[in-house]
Amino acid sequence: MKLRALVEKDAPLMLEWMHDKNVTRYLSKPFGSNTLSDCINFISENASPSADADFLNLAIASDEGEYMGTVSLKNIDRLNAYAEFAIVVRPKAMGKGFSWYGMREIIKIGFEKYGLKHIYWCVDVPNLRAVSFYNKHKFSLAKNVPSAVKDHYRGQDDLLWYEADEKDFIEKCLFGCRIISIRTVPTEGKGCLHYVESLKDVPFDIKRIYYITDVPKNVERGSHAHRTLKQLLFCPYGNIRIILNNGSEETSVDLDKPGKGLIITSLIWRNMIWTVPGSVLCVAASDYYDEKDYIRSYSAFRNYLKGKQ
Ligand code: T46
Repeated sequence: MKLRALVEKDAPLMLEWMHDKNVTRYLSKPFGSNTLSDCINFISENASPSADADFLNLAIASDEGEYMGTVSLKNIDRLNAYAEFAIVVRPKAMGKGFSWYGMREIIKIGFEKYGLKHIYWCVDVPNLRAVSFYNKHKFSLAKNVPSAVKDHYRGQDDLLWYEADEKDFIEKCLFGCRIISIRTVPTEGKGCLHYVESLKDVPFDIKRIYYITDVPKNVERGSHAHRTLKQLLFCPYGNIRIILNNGSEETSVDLDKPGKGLIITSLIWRNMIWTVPGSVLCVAASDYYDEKDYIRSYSAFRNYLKGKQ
């Protein structure tokens, strides 16, 4: 699964759900009269939004690139750090994890790239399928929806409002792992100094530091999980993509600035991709090196998780 820009060849598949009453029944806008050229226009207007655009519409796609639905951040308010979320998937994609994947990834973009703190959305109370989806993923009902957001739904009663709060959601998306800000001390005209302290910034005692250098571009390392080890990963120079997998779902975090750290808990399968050559991966670990703590086969990892249940 992936998120990607909308492309023209998505138009017929977009039209397919627009003309399916089972999909559109609870949507706030009527789509039934839309035509193929409406879809093509929507795609061309949304394919590459400007840096200050107040919307982001992306395709949820299969690994092969087939369009499965659209996921959106709407009315992005950078000043007040909030936006609205919307999603629609084709019937073919329902019940296969595409909705959860698309939702997770776009909300993560909202928090990480747009600096949002809250993302809101609403569903019609009778839309039981959506309500049970959000309940299953343990979203809380929104307590204080800004009136500017509610105004977009004026005249619609019977709405349940949900909210994704940055801290809770990032943890939920990252399978209990966590992004931390590494303390940064700027020195006028002389760069920055970054530091972390054991048991203060990092939730474990640091027993080992190691770092990985000289990795060519696009090389992938990792492919293992740890039984008990916890680690802080950070990239003081370059950009390294960390792919996390909890045995059934996958997500990624870009370590793209020196002040960003990722705490990986135990029992998470990880891969690291060097997207910029020369990038340096630094790791602070909760224990000494012990090869017996590694699980280096994905099927053994899944079996280990099953045994733990
Ligand atoms: C991890 C990711 C982020 C040692 O001798 N001492 C050490 O402290 C470490 C970490 C590794 N090694 C040996 C074990 C292997 O023979 O160095 C060799 C390369 O290790 P590995 O293939 O596990 O490297 P990566 O980059 O795949 O994974 C490393 C860490 O091993 C792992 O704990 O989470 O970085």
